Amino acid sequence: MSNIFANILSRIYPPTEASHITILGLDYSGKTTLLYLLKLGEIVQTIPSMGLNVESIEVPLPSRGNKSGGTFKMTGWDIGTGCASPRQYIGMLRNYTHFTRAIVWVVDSSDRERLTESTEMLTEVLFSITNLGEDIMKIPILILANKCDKSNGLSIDEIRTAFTKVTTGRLISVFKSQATLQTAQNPQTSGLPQAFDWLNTALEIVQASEKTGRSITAVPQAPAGAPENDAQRAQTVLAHKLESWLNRSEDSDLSDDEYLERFKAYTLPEWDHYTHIRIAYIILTKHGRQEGKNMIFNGIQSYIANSQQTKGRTFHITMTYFWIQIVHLGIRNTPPPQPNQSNLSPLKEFTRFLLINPNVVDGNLWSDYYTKEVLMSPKAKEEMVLPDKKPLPNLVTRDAITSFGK
Ligand SMILES: Nc1nc2c(ncn2[C@@H]2O[C@H](COP(=O)(O)OP(=O)(O)OP(=O)(O)O)[C@@H](O)[C@H]2O)c(=O)[nH]1
Ligand SMILES: [Mg+2]
Repeated sequence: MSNIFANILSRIYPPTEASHITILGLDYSGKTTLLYLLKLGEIVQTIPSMGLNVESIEVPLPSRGNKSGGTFKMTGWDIGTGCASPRQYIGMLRNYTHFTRAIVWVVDSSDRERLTESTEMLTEVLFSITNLGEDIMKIPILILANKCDKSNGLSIDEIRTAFTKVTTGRLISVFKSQATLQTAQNPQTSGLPQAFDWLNTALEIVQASEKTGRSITAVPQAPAGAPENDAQRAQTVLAHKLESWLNRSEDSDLSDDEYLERFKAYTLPEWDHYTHIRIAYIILTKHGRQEGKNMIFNGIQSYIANSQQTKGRTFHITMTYFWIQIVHLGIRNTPPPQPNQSNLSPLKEFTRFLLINPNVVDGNLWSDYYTKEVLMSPKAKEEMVLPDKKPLPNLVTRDAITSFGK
């Protein structure tokens, strides 16, 4: 865990009585749907998450009845798998899970075929975090057998058995969960209050063991296929890049206005991927997508034509359009700042944007949507060409939340 991450995480969500809980699992398992069912009591329309969804949540605990304080307070971090390849994803988790008190591992119980993939992924995730020498064994794991409304799904016992090897010696439990319109109307039937009741008790056990200094767990095991050197490197590339961007953004003494002035004067400190993202971020937050899009197109074209820094570069319409779309969605996906409850200095807005949307640091993100032949073709340089692999995203889950007026 880098110092920059520790510093930023504690400034974005200053330590409070709310527990930092990381919600993980394979893509499509239902992580984001569950997060917003807990937050809003509604089923929101999701898309595969590109960045992170972070929400402050209070779950009523059945065992505490209606007593005051009878809720589990948490900051839920739903880390979308769409922000990176599985290996890069695991590499990034090391940083994001640093303050986590527990992991909620979501399994699509209607997808029997991917159960092994899910256990393997959890093994890798736990091993990767353990590598840091942190006391991961003290982190309870709540496994949610989600989508239990679907017929012929996996039973709790099947899921528990499949995860036994991964979870031996840890505080772990498996609960059924269901995030559907029906359970939104009657939250008790979602399985979530019961599951978080267990998690609350598990965290109390951890706390008690910390006080007495007594160990509650066994030794972690390496995953069956321990990562090769190349794969290990791939895991950390994006994580390191993100760290260096966060450093750069925190160290930058140029305000947004100064940065924009230097863009217009062709005197930016550097001309690289970071520069493009920061420029797009500043213009889109100030002017919105409609007006901002043209300002970015004209500005970049003019910079390339007039600056010494951009020798040999040519303007690429489709690539520029692609990044405008990704940054625009990232801005909409970034929740408003939390009231700062600590004495730490507030985080720069661009730093917060990067932390919530780590996918933007990946300069090859376009290859999820376009083949090289299409994106690097002369036609794509001169006019906007649609992706040939999958459509560009045009929605973020946060839009649905705004539409609930919350
Ligand atoms: N029937 C049923 N569908 C569910 C349930 N939970 C989630 N879904 C659906 O499963 C799909 C995927 O849900 P998401 O919440 O986007 O999944 P995710 O794990 O966040 O996926 P990534 O962001 O790609 O990692 C959506 O169509 C949800 O409506 C459930 O309990 N029952
Ligand atoms: Mg998601």
